[in-house]
Amino acid sequence: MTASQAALEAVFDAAVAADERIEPRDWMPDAYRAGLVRQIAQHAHSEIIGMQPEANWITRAPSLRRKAILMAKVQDEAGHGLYLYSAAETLGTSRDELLDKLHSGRQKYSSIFNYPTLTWADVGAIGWLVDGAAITNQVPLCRCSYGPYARAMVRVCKEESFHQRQGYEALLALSRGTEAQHAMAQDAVDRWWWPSLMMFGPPDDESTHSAQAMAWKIKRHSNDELRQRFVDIAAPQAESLGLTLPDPDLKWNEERGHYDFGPIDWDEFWNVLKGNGPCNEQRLSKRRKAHEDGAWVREAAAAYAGKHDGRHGNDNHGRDDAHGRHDEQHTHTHGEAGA
Ligand code: BYC
Repeated sequence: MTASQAALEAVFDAAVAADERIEPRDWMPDAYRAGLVRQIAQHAHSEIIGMQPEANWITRAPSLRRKAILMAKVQDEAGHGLYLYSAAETLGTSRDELLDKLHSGRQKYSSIFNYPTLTWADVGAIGWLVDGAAITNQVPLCRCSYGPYARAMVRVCKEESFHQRQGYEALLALSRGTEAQHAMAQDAVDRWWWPSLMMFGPPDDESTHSAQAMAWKIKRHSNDELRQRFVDIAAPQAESLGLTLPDPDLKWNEERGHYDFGPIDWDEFWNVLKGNGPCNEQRLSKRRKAHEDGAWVREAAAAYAGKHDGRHGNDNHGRDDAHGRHDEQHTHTHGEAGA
């Protein structure tokens, strides 16, 4: 390492230690940049793929009100994906490159979205448990050391809270409904509970990235800490819903001040990550098809932007100035959008 690199690294380390934000133009270690791109890309892909299981129920929502809410929620997930791809772009990685890695299976998305949505109650269970787990994981990311990711998370978390409440409310309606509706809600919770706990990632002693990510203040808590926090929140909520969680070992532990819970089937988790979950193939092939079907939209948008740029150049003799201003505005918009 050269002396000037060591000086840059010292400035970076001091900023992280002082809880200051690292911004796109700041010097950062290559591994910090690569680690962020990995996590943010995986997060963005999860948001986009996560639209599929819920969108499955838009046409069959039980009322106009439920349909409108679900459509808004699925659209929100698309928006989250876009903030996150923009955040990754500030690290010098294009959206095309990331999508290519998703479509070719070189980058991951959350294990949770490889499970099917079999009944309407699954929409409620996803809102309550999956969005609930997502909020638990993502609220601390609002304090992530990388500015654009942290700012994107503020808005994402506000919207996720609404999603979580809608899921809880939908499940409550079913739980208090007919016997068949109650049974449908219980069945959905039975299927989504364990995969929701797996969302937090492998146990701490098997987590490859946690130690470094926590040292750099990308992650603020370990996978197991967040998982425990989620169980502590969800267990009393299940009681209020009049539903049970499918874990005979779930029990309040007075001494620890936490709920104890049973063992997680990590073989299932790793198997889903390897591509062998119930819906891995379906999710990826649908995503690839959506991307191919959208090619004409991207081409039209690029042609329109090209035409717009050309007009700018022809109309304006000070082309360089105009471009300089354009770039500045562009950067500014990124900041405003929280990414
Ligand atoms: N699924 O070292 P570790 C949402 C991978 S919510 C798939 O602990 P890290 C949404 C991990 O990538 C879901 N893969 O990793 C909610 C690594 O493999 P690579 C998205 C997983 O990064 C509602 C290996 O296992 N949220 O979007 O320190 C509606 C070792 O793990 C999973 C986020 O992404 C998993 N569950 O910790 C719609 C939040 N867990 O990369 C949408 C941001 C681990 O070395 N992400 N792996 O090949 C994070 O907080 C962290 O990345 C994680 C994992 C906690 C997920």
